[in-house]
Amino acid sequence: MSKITRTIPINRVEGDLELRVEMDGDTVTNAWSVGAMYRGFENIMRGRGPLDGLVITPRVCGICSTSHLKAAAKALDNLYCVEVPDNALRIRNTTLGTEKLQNDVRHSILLFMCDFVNPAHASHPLYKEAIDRYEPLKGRAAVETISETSKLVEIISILGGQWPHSSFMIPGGVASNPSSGDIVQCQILLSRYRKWYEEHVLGCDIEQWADVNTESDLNRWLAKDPSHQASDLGFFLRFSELTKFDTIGKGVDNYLSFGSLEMPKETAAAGINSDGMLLPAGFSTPDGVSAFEQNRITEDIAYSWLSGGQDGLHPSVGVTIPYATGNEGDRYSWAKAPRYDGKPVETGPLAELIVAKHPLILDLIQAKGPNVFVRQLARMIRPAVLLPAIETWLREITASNSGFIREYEQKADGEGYGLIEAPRGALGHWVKIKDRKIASYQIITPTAWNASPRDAKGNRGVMEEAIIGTRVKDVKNPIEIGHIVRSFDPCLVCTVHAVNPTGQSPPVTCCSSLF
Ligand code: NFE
Repeated sequence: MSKITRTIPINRVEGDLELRVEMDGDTVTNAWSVGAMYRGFENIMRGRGPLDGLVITPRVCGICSTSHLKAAAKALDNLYCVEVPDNALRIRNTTLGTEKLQNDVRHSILLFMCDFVNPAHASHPLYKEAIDRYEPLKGRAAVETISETSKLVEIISILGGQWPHSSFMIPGGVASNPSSGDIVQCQILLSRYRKWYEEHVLGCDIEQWADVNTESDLNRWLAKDPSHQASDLGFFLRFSELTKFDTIGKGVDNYLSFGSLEMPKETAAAGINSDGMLLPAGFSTPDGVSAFEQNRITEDIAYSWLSGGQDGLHPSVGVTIPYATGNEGDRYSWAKAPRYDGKPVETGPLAELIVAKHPLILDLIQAKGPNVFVRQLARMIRPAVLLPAIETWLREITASNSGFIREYEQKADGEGYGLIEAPRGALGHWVKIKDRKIASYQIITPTAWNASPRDAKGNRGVMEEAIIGTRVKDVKNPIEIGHIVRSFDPCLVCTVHAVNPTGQSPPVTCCSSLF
């Protein structure tokens, strides 16, 4: 059969993403991930005062703005060599952790499980139940998720003034000094969210969930109690079994985590294999986990609509020069191709939990390798790790007198970097100042890792690799590709669009149509 190439704009991801796939009959034989919109925040930053990054970079995105603020503030902490006091770390962790809690459930219910109501699944025995739960803006779980996650992010508004796009993290700490009443309000919001997450999303107490450490434990847990089956996690497990999410979306089997949420010096919070972070930094390959070293990061632009730099530059010396003339040959994306040790790497909740050696996730990965099922499962259970730690930090704020800000010495010249784990994975900001002005600013987002184009050696990006070999039942409604792409929770920022029957792609904000 002859090969055909199709362009598939993907809606219900954050931002503008197109996939070009080559198909031989019903099988994807090649793939190109196209970041379809140029934004150029790096260039907006040049020539501005160093603190401007705290106001401008949170505007990179509406769903992970606290993450960009944290990376920007950490880059300046690093530049000015200032150590952040414990209470400031607790506020930073609480707010960034809250953003992750919000994102993990919003993505799972509103963006991933929403696909279960696609007509492609009409013959699935759980289809009717899927509609009752996940139909956009109507399904019970969909409506609850919108309301519960909106309430949750009030924590960021209380501690940081607003969500999204707040600027309360500053070099040396935070510009907030919450009253005990503020902290109590945050605790009430968090405990309400925990109750809802445990009852409706997870299906049991977080403490009980800690006993689920292997695939057999997971199967036993599901069979044990009707409340486990009735939860969104239980439904995901039941739906996945017949849909066989564990057979699609493999990816590259290399994982990167910058380390999630730095531990205050004095804290009772417990992480997994913690190394000063709640979840440790590291690079995982099939040979094991090695220490993360930021100088091993490079970016290629061989297939990007960018010019003026060489391939393989470290972001501290990277440049962003847009180049799209119509004669640019093989270039096909506004995204660069970040690589670690020269390799494409997956980042996100799955990577965080693999690097941390989370027993259940490791057991599943060892059995079947990476796939859509385990990638989405990691996102649904990550709140069980985050929630107790955030509760502890909130409790510790009022008992501690460590302060919220530390003085630092101004510098006219210097450079720094801030590396954090955003909801979608490894996020880095690299800043250089000269004469008290930003001379260079480079950002690598989690989605740049996952949805990158090919690199100079021709290696495909992670998502491109994950799609190859996928068999598609209906090429007019390639739901399998949708599941794989959405399992990475990509964010190319801000406009969601769909194709109309004429083949044009007008900007339509649409949550119910697929492609
Ligand atoms: Ni726009 Fe983000 C996260 C960052 S992008 S959502 O998480 O940084 O991958």
